Amino acid sequence: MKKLVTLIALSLALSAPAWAATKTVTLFVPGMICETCPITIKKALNKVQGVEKTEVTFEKKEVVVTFDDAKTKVEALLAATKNAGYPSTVRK
Ligand SMILES: [Cu+2]
Repeated sequence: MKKLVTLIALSLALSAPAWAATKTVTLFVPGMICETCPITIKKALNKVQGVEKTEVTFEKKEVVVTFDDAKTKVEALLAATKNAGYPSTVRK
């Protein structure tokens, strides 16, 4: 019985709530001027709870962020890059 309860608890913990949606946003980071900038930006974004993936394209000064919108929102991502010294805007 105890095993079953543990199993149920585990499967609940692993499955995301129904209202959570994975979203992707492209941020434009004009302050990205050398090849180490993306590392700092990536680190800052990955610290934000709910961020699942960050992909930096240095040539375009862009960061594509995949995040769980139940845990974070775009404003928090913008704040994270800004706090790391790289103000960013949402690229449409
Ligand atoms: Cu740099």
